[in-house]
Amino acid sequence: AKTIVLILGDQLSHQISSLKGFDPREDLVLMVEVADETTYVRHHKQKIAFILSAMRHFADELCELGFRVEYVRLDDKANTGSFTGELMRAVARHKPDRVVVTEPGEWRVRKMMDCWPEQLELPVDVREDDRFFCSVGQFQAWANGRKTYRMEYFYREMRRRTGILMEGDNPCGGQWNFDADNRKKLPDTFKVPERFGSEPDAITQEILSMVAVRFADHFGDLEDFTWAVTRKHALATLDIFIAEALPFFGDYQDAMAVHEPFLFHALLSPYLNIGLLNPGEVCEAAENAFRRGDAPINSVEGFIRQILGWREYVRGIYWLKMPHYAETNALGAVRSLPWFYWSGETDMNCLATAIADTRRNAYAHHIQRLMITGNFALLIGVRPAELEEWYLAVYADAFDWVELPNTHGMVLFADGGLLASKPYAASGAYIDRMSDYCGTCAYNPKIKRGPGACPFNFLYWNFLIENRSYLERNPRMGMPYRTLDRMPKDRVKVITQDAHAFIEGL
Ligand code: FAD
Ligand code: DLZ
Ligand code: SF4
Repeated sequence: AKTIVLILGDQLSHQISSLKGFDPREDLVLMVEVADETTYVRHHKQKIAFILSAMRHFADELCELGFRVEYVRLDDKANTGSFTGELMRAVARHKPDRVVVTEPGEWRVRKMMDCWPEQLELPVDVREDDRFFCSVGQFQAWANGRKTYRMEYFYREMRRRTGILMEGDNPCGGQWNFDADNRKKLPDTFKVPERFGSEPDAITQEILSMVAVRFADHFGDLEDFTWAVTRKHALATLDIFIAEALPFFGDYQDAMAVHEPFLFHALLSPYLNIGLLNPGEVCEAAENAFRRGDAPINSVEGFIRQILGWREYVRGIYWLKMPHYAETNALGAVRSLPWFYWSGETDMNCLATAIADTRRNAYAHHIQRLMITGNFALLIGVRPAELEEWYLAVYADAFDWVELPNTHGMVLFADGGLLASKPYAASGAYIDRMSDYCGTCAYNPKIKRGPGACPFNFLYWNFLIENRSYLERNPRMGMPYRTLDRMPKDRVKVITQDAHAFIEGL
């Protein structure tokens, strides 16, 4: 049967399930750059350029391999601007017998796809996305009948199931988790490896020029664009990460530093998420480094846990709980996102740095996302949907299935503790311990209230006070509430006043 295979911008894998059984004599690959996808949130300019350039490179690769590819560009005069519109046009042109597509990463697009058989008056074969260790069905089976869905238990199950980093039935190194070793601050003189960027080629240059004009009003700079846009370059990035950064990944996993936006992180999430790399080969490369003796267990286990554990787990939660998941708001947070998340204009150095890094690189590492921009939004009670839109827009790796559970669950506790057993709320002392941000800040993390006090300090206690009725029942929150209850009444009053004045001033 004559088939149109639609490949979406985050499905750029030669092994993608939609291409299985492709018949080069009759079938056709369709790829489309569409306005709806470039604007459903106001994506960072680098994110748009990265995806469109990777799409064009991927289409060229398929052509070289002998696939017939039809590619619709954003500036094509006849472009209707949506997946559905472009598919309808292609169906009218080619009169296929059916459409094949791999399931999308977003609920929004899934709903769109569900309407296609009727709109196209054709059979639409929506195939499972098998680029994950754990299928949606397997996750549902794991979750079935459990009262809580802790990541740690899911992860151990995945280690057993895949045999990754296992010695028979036991975890390598004798422990499942080496987090206790992974909380070091970066020493002043420690040398961080140079980042391994890819120079934009002619295709990328053309897209960068187009994006600079067409998306001029979107957040983000294009100057430092060095993302790989082909599998070949993504693999080279993986090799350099394994050799140069992985050995220290564990020790400094939670560290932050003003002049080091990347530290020892992999910068591989954009490639994993659009399909240039697959999670299996990335975990294998890390495990091999451990088995060769080139990287210690705390680094390799910590790294593999992020991919085999967290990444699979949040995807599982997303498809288990959507669409209802996005609507919960356990703490009743309703404040607006402060404007400085877009402008970067704040005298809180930790936030200014994380936002400036984000603007320049379409990247911030996990601890910046969780403990700086995330923590602050949690403490002031930002409405979940507003913060989610920000995270979905500003990072090159941002896709709903992974961004939403991280923001909604891990950062904001909006799911009431489905993902995290307690909110990741922290005061200035935590940030000072893990970073060098405070040394050059207008505020002082040691001052708790009054002039010069670090806002994270009074906001932290105010957060506990505002959410008492909800959080007090949480056994893991007992300690901070006992500390709060021992505080003199007048001190509590000043904290509350400071916090309210600060929030109103935002
Ligand atoms: P490393 O620190 O080197 O980790 C290695 C890999 O592990 C990453 O490439 C990523 O694939 C995976 N990983 C690590 N942490 C997580 C996690 N919590 N959830 C899922 N996968 C993880 N990650 C995204 O890929 N897309 C997002 O849209 C996204 N949004 C986030 C929003 C918030 C509020 C937070 C707190 C985290 C978010 N993350 C997201 C997770 C994490 O911050 C990024 O995956 C990571 O920073 C990517 O950089 P890296 O490749 O250098 O990661
Ligand atoms: C994110 C994105 C952007 C910016 N542009 C396109 C595009 O023009 N064409 C396309 O096929 N995909 C794009 N994407 C990725 C899609 O948004 C993604 O495939 C869906 O959200 C499903 O996860
Ligand atoms: Fe951030 Fe407070 Fe440190 Fe300033 S003093 S960098 S606001 S934690």
